[in-house]
Amino acid sequence: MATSDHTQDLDGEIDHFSEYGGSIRLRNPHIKFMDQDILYHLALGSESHDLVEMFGDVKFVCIGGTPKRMEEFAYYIMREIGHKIPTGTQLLDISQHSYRYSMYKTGPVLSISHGMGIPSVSILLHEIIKLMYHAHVKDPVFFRIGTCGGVGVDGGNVIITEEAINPDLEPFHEVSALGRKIRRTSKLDADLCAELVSIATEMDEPYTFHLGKTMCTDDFYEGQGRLDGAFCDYTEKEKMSYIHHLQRHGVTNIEMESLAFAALTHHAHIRAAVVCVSIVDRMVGDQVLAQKEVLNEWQMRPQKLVAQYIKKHLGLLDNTGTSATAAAAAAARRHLDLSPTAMNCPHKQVLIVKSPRRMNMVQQESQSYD
Ligand code: R2B
Repeated sequence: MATSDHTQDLDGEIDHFSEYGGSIRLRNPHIKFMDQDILYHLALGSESHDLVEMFGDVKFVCIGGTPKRMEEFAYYIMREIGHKIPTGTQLLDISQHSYRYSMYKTGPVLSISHGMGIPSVSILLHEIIKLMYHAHVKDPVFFRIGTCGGVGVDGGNVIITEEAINPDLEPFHEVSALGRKIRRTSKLDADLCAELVSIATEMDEPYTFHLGKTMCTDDFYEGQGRLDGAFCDYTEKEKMSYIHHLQRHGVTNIEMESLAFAALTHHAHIRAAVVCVSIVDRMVGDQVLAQKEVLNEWQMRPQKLVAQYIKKHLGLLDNTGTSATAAAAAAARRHLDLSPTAMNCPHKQVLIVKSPRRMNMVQQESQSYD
């Protein structure tokens, strides 16, 4: 099969489709001719929901593996940025009717689960990128906050990805379309990465931050050279020699989503970064042995770094990098959308329906193929 890097080829052509200066480039000429666009796995639609009203103020899109972690992140970031919802209400899982992904909105921050692996994260990204386009969102910043195996990095320490690479150690993501391979560069935003490193340097935490290459695989066991899967055709010596080879190549961690995440966001001209916590040092072992409570605390660590970035960009940090006082935070919150719509119960705030009939259809369709 022929392999081509379409990134270059499409650059000029695509400009026609960038209608909202500075907003998302969809790079798909077909979408604007569609009667409606059903974001099937999110249980949302361009004609059933008022996506501009619901999501037009989004500035940060944070995605991570599990629904639980991303719900926790939504509540955590809500506290951190001082976003208020009325007493007695709770955040709504906007995509609950899809039974695929969970999505929460806290002011300008979206928190979404992406499941495991490239197929899952790539379906989500197609739909989230289209969601940003339909909602006319300008310059959103995307983060993947997740877990990974460290390569010479102990459990509990945090790794910021400098470059996402495939198992051939190349910064390319390949997808098959019409029997042809499309190869896209997996490139994260260098300035964003540098800013995260600088914020991390200012943080006073009992763990370390690392910057390095992240190898992304399609499998957790053999694909990552583990000895503890149901099958294994190599020796421990061969495994260790491979892990050392990765380390010599600058690989600091291994996970299963960064390649597609970097490639698709880059292709859509979206600034993006990956921050993961190591849950096991693969130089030392394969099994994740840390206790649940410890793992839960570790999973907060990438969230803390990203929360610092978000607070900084919302003007919620004083110049020492610490959270502003309550009064200053209240003043800074005035930059957020405190319009009556945004301050309403989130149940009302997020489900702004254009067509109840179409919305029912979208929700039912999402459910019926569960
Ligand atoms: C990290 O953790 C998951 C596998 O356990 C996978 O989603 C990943 O990248």
